[in-house]
Amino acid sequence: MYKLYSMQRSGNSYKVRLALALLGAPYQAIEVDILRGESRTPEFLAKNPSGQVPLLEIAEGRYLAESNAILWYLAVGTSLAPESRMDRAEALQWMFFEQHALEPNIGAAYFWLSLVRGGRELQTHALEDWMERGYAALQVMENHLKTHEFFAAGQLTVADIALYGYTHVADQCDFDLAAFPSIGSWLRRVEQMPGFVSMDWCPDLEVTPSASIAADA
Ligand SMILES: N[C@@H](CCC(=O)N[C@@H](CS)C(=O)NCC(=O)O)C(=O)O
Repeated sequence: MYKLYSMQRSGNSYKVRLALALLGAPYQAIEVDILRGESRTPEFLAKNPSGQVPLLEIAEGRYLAESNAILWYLAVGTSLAPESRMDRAEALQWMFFEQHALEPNIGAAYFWLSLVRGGRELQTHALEDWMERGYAALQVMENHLKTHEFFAAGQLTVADIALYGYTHVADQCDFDLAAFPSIGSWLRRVEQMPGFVSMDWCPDLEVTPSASIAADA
C-alpha cells in the first residue's frame, strides 16, 4: 500500500489525494504539519531533500516528490493519462502552466490569506503581484475552457487534477470567480466525477475547515 505524506489543507497534497480517490487506490495518509516544521526535520529531509509535501512512498524506502510527478506515476495505464503523444504533451503543457503561473500566485495567496493567521499583514507587499498574475492565469484557463470541456484529450486527465487543486480555493483568497463562468462549469464537472473527494476528506477522518492550520496555532 502507498504511504502518502501530506498536509490536509495543502493544495499540492490534495491533488494527490484526489487522484488516489478517483483511481480507488488504497493508501495510508501521514499528516505533516509544515507550519510546525515537520517537513524540515532530519528524518523527513532524508526522505525528501526539498522538505515539502506531498511525498509518496511507493515501496519501502522508495520516495517520489513533486505533486505533478506523483500524478503521472499514479495515472499511467489509467484513463487519467492520455494515450496519444500530442494529448500527453498537452496535459504536460497545462501541468507546467499550473506550476509556473497558477500555483505560485493563487497557491501563495491561499496559503497566506486563508491558512496563516495574520498572513495578509505579513504579505501586503506581495499580494498585489499574486492577484495580478493569478487573474492572468485564470483568464488563460477561462479562454481555453470556453471551447473545451477539459484541459487535454477531451476528458478528465491529470492536467485537470493539477489545475483543480488551487483553482477551487481561489475564492477563499480574494479571487472573484464570477467573471470566469467557464471555469465555474469546469469545477462542477470535475466535482461530478465518480470517486471525487473534497479537500477536507481523508481516508481516516473528516477534517472541518475550522481545523485548518494557523501560524501561531
Ligand atoms: N512543486 C511542489 C511544491 C510543493 C510545496 O510547495 N509544498 C508545500 C505545501 S503546499 C510545502 O511542503 N511547504 C513546506 C516547506 O517548503 O517547508 C509540488 O508540486 O509538490
